[in-house]
Amino acid sequence: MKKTGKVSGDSVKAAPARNTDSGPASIQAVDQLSEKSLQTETLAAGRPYNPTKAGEHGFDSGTRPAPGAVSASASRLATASTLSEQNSSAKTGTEAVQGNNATVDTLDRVRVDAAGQVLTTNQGVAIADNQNSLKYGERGPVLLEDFILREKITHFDHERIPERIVHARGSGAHGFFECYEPLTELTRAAPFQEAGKITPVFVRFSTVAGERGSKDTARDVRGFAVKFYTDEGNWDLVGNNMPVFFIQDAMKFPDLVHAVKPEPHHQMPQAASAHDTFWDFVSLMPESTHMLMWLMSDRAIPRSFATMQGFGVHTFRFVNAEGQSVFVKFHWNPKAGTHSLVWDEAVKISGADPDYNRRDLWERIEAGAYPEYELGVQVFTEQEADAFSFDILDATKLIPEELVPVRPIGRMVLNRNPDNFFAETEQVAFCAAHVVPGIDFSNDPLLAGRIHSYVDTQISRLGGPNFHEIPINTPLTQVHNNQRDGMHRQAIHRGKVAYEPNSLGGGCPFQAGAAQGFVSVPARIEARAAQGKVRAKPEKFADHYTQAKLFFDSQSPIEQAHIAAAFRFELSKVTVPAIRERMVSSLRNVSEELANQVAVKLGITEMPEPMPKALTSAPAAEVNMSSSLSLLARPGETGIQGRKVAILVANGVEAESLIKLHSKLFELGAVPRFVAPHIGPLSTSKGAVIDADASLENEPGFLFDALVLPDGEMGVKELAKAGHTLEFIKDQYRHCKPIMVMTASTVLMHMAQIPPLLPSGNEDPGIVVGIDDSAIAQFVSAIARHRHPERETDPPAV
Ligand code: HDE
Repeated sequence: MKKTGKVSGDSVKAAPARNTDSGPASIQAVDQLSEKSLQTETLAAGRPYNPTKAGEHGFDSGTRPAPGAVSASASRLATASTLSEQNSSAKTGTEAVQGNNATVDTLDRVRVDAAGQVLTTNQGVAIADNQNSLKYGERGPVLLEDFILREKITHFDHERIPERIVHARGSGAHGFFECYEPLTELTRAAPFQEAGKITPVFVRFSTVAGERGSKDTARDVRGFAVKFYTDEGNWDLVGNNMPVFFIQDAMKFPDLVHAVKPEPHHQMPQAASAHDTFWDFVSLMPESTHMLMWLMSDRAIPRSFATMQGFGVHTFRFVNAEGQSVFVKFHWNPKAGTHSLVWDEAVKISGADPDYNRRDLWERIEAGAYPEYELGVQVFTEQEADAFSFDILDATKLIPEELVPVRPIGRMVLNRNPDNFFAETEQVAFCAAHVVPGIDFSNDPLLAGRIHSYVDTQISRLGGPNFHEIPINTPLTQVHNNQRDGMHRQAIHRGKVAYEPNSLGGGCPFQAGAAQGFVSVPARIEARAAQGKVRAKPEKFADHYTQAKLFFDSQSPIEQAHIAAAFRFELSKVTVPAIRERMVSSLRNVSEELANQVAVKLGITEMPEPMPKALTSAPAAEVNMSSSLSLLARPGETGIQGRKVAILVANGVEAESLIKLHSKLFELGAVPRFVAPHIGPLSTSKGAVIDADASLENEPGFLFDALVLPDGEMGVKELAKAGHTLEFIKDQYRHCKPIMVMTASTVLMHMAQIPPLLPSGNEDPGIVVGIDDSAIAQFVSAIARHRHPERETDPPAV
């Protein structure tokens, strides 16, 4: 080490280190403080120049960046903020653990349980009296001095945070992702490196348009956002339950959301697209047509979060350890099948149980019927993509599974409810920009806007730039960088270095380099004159109807009828006839039959001309029918697990058959429930007691997946007296759900005017009469089918 001058005497050598503003030409260590200065000098001197600077230039260095240079110090003294870090107290502890960020760890570090504890203020002072404010005499004025009252009320006054701009209404759950087989050839992403590898996840499902307290069963897209806490940082796959989107470019997102949200003059309607501004906007944006088909289908009213698909929507990239990349689309397929509500049912459920989907998710997890989804990928190369008739950068297009099959790569199981909704589900911050090495973006212009938007929105929603330190958002990996300060900072950084390059911190934290760090795929673009700076869309984006037609044509007749009915309902709520007609003119480009059905029911007597197309001759599609787009193709494999079955009871019903059926359904994972005119114990025909845990009034029929009508004449008579019973039965029938009729109850079916046969004249497989084992087996398979739409007529028979 270079030393200059001569210094003698210990006090002369030691004193300079006690100053923080200037230093001597040479440092000699005689005590700890001067030793700290000497070690700092040695560390800095070991870095006479920045050795990595030369490697920062040129294209190749950008694709394979080298790790940063690191130097070790003689001891930890050199990098300490202060020598006094060794003086510990019960609060300070001692110095930071070397190379560790203690703010990232399991959620155990912040879980709180008050068992056996006294009530305290936020400063930890025990509160003697939590009933009365401090007054000057019993009847006297309350004193300003009452810091306990003021703290309590002030905190309460600030308990709310802004809700999400979109997707405000949601529900979350913890779980895990398990990889089926190593995908190392395709990607180096941590969750996909080994068979059986487990990655923890947190998932949030949501509706899009409604406010935080709005109903679950609105006709809407559902968010399907998954945060993977991987070994290499957090990866958020922030998707939806539909594989396409309304718009192609982020520039239009605020317009779309302003159009669908409650109208600004009177703030109506809540959580609904059935109003003027939405249909005005989308009918002027023919690129929305494909998404409108999905939105008007039953996909927009899922039965359960456990029974809906999820999609990454955009094209992403998988990148392997050699830096080679392929394109990828992500699909989540529910093991319980993809099942939806019907519209009349959804409308009624919104009134009786606005938390319908939220409750279902919570109850399934509590009961151990864990929602499970298989993750599948469609993988394709850039050359294959170039040959497709559509553009893979266009989020209004899907890739038919017949063109690129979906390869299952793992499964996700949701097996833990949050302890606290606000701390976890409300404060979780998903971000389309959170990717890990092995996952990268395509040039989808909608995705580009999302990469910006999510962090930006959290800054105001969660109160500043440190939302990543909120426990639910911290990764399980270490976090070290030179970002500092800001609202609500939790980490206490040791040392004086908050910049890079540095010599005073031994170069740490140092850049990871290509082997460990995230490197963007170079995605070389061939320079052409047409690639100048421009605000424009590629030609294939102009095909607005081919895939809307593909979706519609791939639906079963009943699903098509539901789509027509949804257009009819939504457009009938529009107050401006010209908007309805504009939409019908656009539908003529999808299906003349659909456009006609909608027009007739809207009183449009003269069909409008088909809307002029942006692209008159679209390239021929590879696939014109894709059966996997129909719900019928996705019955699932978990049978009746999680299905709710109402068993109607009243004083005098025959108990034995009901109890036997109850236990059989329970054994198969369904959730049977005794529903009576009122809750509480009932006497049955043979004296056994059945305790009804729901009433016809508090749990109406449309909340159940199936219905059992009991035996026992006395009981049936009593049920017949209750006006709710017939509505209960009618709703079950109207919504095409299975009904098991034990002998004495046939009278209830007559009273409810339930047709004994299907409109076709055939037996109705959803109505099972009898109580023996074969009737039970038939009922169980009818429940597994979920619905019996062959009984449906428009308008309904009952
Ligand atoms: Fe989002 N979106 N979005 N989005 N999005 C948000 O982020 C945005 C889009 C999706 O459970 C916001 O944290 C823009 C497509 C889900 O917390 C916001 C654009 C898809 C969630 C935002 C889109 C989504 C959000 C609101 C067009 C399906 C809920 C609060 C460029 C692939 C995540 C928040 C959760 C939430 C912006 C389009 C899915 C404002 C700008 C396409 C599932 O940042």
